[in-house]
Amino acid sequence: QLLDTVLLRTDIPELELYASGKVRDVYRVDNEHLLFVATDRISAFDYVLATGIPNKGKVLTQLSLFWFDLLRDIVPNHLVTADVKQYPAVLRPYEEQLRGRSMLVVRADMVAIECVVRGYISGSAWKEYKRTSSVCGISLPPGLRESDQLPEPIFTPATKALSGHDENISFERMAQQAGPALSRELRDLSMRIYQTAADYARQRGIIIADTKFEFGRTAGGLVLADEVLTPDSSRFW
Ligand code: Q0Q
Repeated sequence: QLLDTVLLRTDIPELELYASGKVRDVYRVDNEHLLFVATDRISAFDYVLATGIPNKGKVLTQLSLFWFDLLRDIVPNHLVTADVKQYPAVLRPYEEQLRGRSMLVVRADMVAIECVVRGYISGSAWKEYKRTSSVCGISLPPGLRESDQLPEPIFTPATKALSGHDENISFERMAQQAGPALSRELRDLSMRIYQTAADYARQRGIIIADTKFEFGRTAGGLVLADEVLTPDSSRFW
């Protein structure tokens, strides 16, 4: 019974595929709206595994929806609705495929910087720290061990590499690329979002070691977009 709930690929011929990742597909609904779908695909070390995990996409989507709501007083987001009954008529035939694992979102002009906040040092930051005793140009105390908690959370932006991993950059380099004012705003927002989420999780026995936010610009201003504080965008310990 569980097997037939695994959705490995979406197929909505009426809509143009706008973006596709290892786990998620984004379709163009109209000039101002996109459909954001989380499949049950799973990737490990950037390799998409042959099998999927039943309903994994639903869990990812519900996590993003939870955090969008908890964070609504800190930052607006790109969500229009996740209720398939509210979706445009063209999507009516796909209700079952989309229920619980999709979001209708406003199209935004995405900022081409991954806004990463780290409360603990691991992954690419650990590698960089071992080499340079710093991360993204931020000096860190000596003697840290992998996965240690940092004295305080740090903002470690990255640029999207077309292939392979993102490249960690300094805040100064981000400011050159995205502009100083926007960069400061994104850093401040990212730090506040992380602190709120990390505190909430910590009270419930869960560490959010680090996380990656993506922001977009709309006529109404900056919005938090993409997925938010899921195990695909964050390290939960
Ligand atoms: C947008 N992505 C991410 C992605 C591959 C997601 C485009 N509201 C938006 C969003 C969002 N979210 C995007 N573009 C315009 N407006 C997000 C990186 C890439 C699969 C899923 N790509």
